[in-house]
Amino acid sequence: HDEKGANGAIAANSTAGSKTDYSRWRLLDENGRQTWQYLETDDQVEKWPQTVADRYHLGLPTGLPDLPPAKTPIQAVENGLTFFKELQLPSGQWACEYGGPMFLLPGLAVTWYVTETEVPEAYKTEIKNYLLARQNPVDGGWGLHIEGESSVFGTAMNYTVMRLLGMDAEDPRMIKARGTLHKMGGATHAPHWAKWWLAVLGVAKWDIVNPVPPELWLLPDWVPIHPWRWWIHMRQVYLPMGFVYSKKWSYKLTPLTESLQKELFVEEYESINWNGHRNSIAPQDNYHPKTWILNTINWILVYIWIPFLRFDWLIKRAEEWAYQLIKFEDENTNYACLAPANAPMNLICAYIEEGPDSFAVKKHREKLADYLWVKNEGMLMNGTNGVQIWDTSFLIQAAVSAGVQNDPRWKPMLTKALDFLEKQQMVENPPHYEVAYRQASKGAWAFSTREQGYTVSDCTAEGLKSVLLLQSFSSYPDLVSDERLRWSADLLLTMQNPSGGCASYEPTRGSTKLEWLNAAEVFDRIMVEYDYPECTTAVVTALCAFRKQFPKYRRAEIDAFIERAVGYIRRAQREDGSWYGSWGICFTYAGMFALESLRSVGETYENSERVRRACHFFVERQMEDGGWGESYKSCEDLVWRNHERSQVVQTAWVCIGLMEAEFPDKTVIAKALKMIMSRQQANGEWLQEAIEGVFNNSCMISYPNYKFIFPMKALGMYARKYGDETLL
Ligand code: LAN
Repeated sequence: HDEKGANGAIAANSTAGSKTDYSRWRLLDENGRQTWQYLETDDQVEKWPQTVADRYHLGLPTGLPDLPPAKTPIQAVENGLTFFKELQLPSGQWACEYGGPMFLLPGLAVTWYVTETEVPEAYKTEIKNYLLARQNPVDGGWGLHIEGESSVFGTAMNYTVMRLLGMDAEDPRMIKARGTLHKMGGATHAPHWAKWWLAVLGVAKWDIVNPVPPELWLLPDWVPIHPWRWWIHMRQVYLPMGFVYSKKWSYKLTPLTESLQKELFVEEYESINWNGHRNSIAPQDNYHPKTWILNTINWILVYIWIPFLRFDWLIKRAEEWAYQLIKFEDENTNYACLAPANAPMNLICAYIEEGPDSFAVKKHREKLADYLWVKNEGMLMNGTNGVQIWDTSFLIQAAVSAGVQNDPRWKPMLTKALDFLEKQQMVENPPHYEVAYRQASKGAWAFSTREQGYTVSDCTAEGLKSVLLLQSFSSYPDLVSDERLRWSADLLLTMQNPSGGCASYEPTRGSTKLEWLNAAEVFDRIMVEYDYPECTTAVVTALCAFRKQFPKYRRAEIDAFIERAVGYIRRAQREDGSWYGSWGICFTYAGMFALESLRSVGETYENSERVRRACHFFVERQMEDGGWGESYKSCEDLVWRNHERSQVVQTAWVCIGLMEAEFPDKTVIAKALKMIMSRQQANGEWLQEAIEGVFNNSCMISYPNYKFIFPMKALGMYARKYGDETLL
């Protein structure tokens, strides 16, 4: 089948150009910190053999044997675990690719260039290979994410990456990309972030960048638009962006950037009206058009504030405080930073402020490697410094759902996973805590690692649930003490919004009206935290599990929390029975969670009209082959969009939801699971299908481990509920 976005690289592209020697790549796992190493000497290669996991991720043959074909769900789980066990890393976690967004590598490549960072040849080669493999075969452009249509953001920026890493402008693939870029209006029609990056690179003039005044950080905290109230990702990007914007810092002109000044624009470079193009934006990029309010504010900033009222003392204070906050972020995360959007920006700030040889610049350069990933198509940038804690928690839950935790084949693997979660739990608040506007983290789990250190509501909840689950069996050691489990529950109790729902990193701090100031154009729902059925459910189910084990601890508060949270879930349901998903695609993902929440307070198909409506929403959409398939367009359009083909991950989500709901007709579920089993390979693995995850409605992101975890969970649940009967 011809799915773009699945693992299959575009053959014509990926065979061209040079390649590194794939037998030299190794994934290094240092207590969960994961980096790819390219071994230059034969001696190193000999001393450090490639593992099955290395080979799997690199797309090399793993040599894993064919297994006896599974006839029952538990046999399929066992085959799956036999394969997946081989991918566990020494620290106990399952690293994997976390690509999808196509706007991250450009930030990194520009940063390397303007900070004159030495980049290993192997990196350069494989980044180019990746971008060639992901170039749109029809028009030669790139999109916002790997499955998206070409946009100015994707095309202008990834074209720039190719050039910065040594690609020839006259290569036919570059000519094609340039043609597409020019057809869309050229880089003058790029969104705000791209304009900012091109100004830093010295390829665009700062006048084309809508204002990012760092003085907003000087406002008193009570002001409703103060950045501390914004969603953490927006404020942590706005911070370094504002610092550099204020300095109007650009890299010196080089022959290469001078050439880019000609290549990226349609107009003659000298004749471009920079200020006049501040608001130019191609339709492909304009997912969230700027409001007239924001346009008015920008007008005032450009024509009144900046020329007449932005006094030197104010600029100085704003820049100093912004840089202080940047330092806090660096020190809180040991220079890993929140995400690959702000990490390169913070490096540029440190470079400007502290100089090329400073400690901060050195640390940043090192830590950027944590974001890079190598696969068959080349090297890409992950959406975070990994998925370590999140996927490890889910794998534990899947194994326990199947009831295999005491099987000697899986117990060592699960004990190691438990040990990993123990080591990754945060036991303190961030070093710079309230002063840096951070949420507490004592007792929390992050999405990736403890070092990154950002509390996430559902990551904490899934971590807590997994530890409680395994430690409830006498065959597992009590690695996480009762006290630390209580810290975790304490923390979760602080994460609820007045609505009853839970957001992602913090309770919501600002009004949704702040979305009127969303300047990014390419994303929606980014300015503040929102309530999410996914995050809320994770916390509800974690607190239920906690309450079972600690029935007396803060009982009244926990009961009230759950009641209010489920109230939010009920209100968030749409007329047609569905829930919109914000972090997985899309209604299949959120529906699974919401049904779990309802189940936790005893609402099932039999006694709840609401649950029946949700089940029918799914049953009506079951495909001929028994599966479900939802396109990423659901996320963009906010209504269900069918995928051409059923997807194992989404099918598993729906099955889990239906089983939580006690849906009475088991044949519907059996048919779906048969489809999932039929897609399992002889060695126990499932193959990559369409992209699974999303953020900010418009950008998709891959969760490759989901194709193992959720099918195994669904199969396991089925066997425990209906018996391990033959399903063929
Ligand atoms: C993630 C990844 C995990 C995800 C879940 C835990 C699944 C979710 O339930 C809560 C939100 C969270 C933690 C999340 C938030 C936004 C992230 C960090 C990402 C989708 C991964 C990449 C994305 C980040 C914003 C990418 C950088 C881009 C910007 C627009 C700043």
